[in-house]
Amino acid sequence: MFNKILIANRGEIAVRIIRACKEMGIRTLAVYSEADRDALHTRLADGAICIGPPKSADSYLNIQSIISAMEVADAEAVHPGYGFLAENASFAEACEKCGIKFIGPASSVMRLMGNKVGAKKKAEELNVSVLPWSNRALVDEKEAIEVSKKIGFPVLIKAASGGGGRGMKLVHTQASLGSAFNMAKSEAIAAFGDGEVFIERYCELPRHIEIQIAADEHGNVIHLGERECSIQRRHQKILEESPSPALDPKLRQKMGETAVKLAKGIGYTNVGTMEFLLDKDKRFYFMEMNARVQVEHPVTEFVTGVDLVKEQIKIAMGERTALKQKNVVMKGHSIECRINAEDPKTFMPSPGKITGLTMPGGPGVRVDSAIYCGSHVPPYYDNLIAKVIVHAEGRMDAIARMSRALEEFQIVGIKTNIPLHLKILKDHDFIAGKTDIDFLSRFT
Ligand code: MV4
Repeated sequence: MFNKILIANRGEIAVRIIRACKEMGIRTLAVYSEADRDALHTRLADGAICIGPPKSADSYLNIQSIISAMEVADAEAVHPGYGFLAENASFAEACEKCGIKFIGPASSVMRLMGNKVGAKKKAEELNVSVLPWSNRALVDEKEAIEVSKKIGFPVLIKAASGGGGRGMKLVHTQASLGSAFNMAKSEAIAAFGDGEVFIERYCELPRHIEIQIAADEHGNVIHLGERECSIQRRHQKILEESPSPALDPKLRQKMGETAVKLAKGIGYTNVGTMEFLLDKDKRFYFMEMNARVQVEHPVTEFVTGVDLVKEQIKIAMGERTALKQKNVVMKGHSIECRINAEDPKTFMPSPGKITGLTMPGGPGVRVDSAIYCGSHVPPYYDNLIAKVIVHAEGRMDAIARMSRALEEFQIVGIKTNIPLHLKILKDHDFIAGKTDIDFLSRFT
């Protein structure tokens, strides 16, 4: 049993984790930057330690300050949330070395899946389908040409250390392959300090479907169905739902079993997500793994009734999971809208003071947020300020419920993307469930 958990994050996810800990009788320690003295996570935790100046690199990403805070306040476990240090294998490893329980997978597993070449190789070894690719990191332009001829254009050049769409280059013809290869390589060095790149066949207009899994430290691995995450802009998801309008029970089972097989094969523990692309012919391909709790986890919580954050903590405490695959039943339909502090037309960030606030409520509505009337949205961090999640019997009911909830939501002082969400919810293709990863670029 943990006595005290340090939450190495801020915003809505820090608040979400604090709430789970409180209900479990675990004390909470917040860390905060100088910009977050009055933040909700700082106020709600049982204790709080300032870890540095506003910039993330000086505070929420400062491994040494966070480990010192753990030692000063005698916390035995750390929950990284998402973003910041959540998928930093060196942080997980530093925790392991200091005898601190990192609430997530082992650092070695995180490191394996963090390299996309290693992850794809492992998936192939386990007979999990992936898109045709170079089978290893590319050595030079010549090899890029040979591989592309074999798998056929268009191809994508991806960075091994990338992920979440960072450092990808789409190439349509052999003529542009050489320069794209060199650009991808130098961009990967600049962004990740690692120039390893590989080539993959480009999949046109796919859906982004991800499978939630949970794995305890005793070999029990289950899946909790899928999330449809196709509605995104520049790799930032905007609206997610579960179940996906594109899956039937048979395909769900097949994708779920694939995700479980992969998790077991790599020795994954804690909760995690396997990302797949689903093509027009309903073939699915493994893309990458997210070794953390995700922003969109509440839609899975709504349809399965499982508290994923409590599950993470219980797994990290070494408990055997009480979840059994046959007991995981998806009920109803859930949608999440990410509310960002931004101009709904230009997508420019809109930080500032919230001078008026009315939160939505009523049946089947959940709001995960760290804003309050009078709070400040600092300019230094991600501009996600709230998540509105609804649950209803069917998809149409969920759409109606979300529109109703967003119309109730009043935020004064800053701009938000609520108008964009209301527009999406009225869109005929969206209502028909016809979404793919280019939905939003056609839309706006
Ligand atoms: C792709 C792809 C098409 N073909 N790979 C972007 C995030 C990363 N997980 C993988 N990504 C993609 N990989 C092949 N071979 C299209 C994307 C992609 C994408 C994927 C999921 C959600 C949104 C996306 C937006 C643009 C591109």
